[in-house]
Amino acid sequence: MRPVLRALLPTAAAVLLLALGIVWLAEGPGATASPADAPTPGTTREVAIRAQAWGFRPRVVRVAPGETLRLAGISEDIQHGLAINDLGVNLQLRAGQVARSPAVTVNLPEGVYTIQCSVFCGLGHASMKAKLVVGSPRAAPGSGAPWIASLLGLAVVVGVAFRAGRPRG
Ligand SMILES: [Cu+2]
Repeated sequence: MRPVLRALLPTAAAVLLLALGIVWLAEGPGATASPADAPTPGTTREVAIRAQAWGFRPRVVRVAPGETLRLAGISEDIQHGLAINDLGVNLQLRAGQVARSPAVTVNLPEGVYTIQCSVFCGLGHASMKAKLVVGSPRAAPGSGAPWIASLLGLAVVVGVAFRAGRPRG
């Protein structure tokens, strides 16, 4: 094996692991609230959402169509808001205090809706969002693009580094 390639391998492996780790954090099991495929009629499920500058946990809240929810929001730092316009919910979140919404029934078509911060909280406010997934909508076309793009980017970087290390002839 060429020395340059040998030197690059650990770096490439580390970058790949890091990328996988980031994707896992973003899409992994801890990032999604428990899915509810069959809501029990007459019950209200409380969904806890934590806010911090500038994001929500979980980042994806899965609900079944027709399910009745109560949102319980809490901020871990400064004041934030928790708004789901499609459900008519808008909570003010204060640090360390749980704010609960009235019970809301999800009478929305299957799809992906936006959960957003509704109280200006600084630089990242506009991008402080999470997703409410109702039912099991089909993946939007192109949703695999970030994955493919990052793998291609990695391949290009490794390729360029490999070529740069070759003796010129
Ligand atoms: Cu905000």
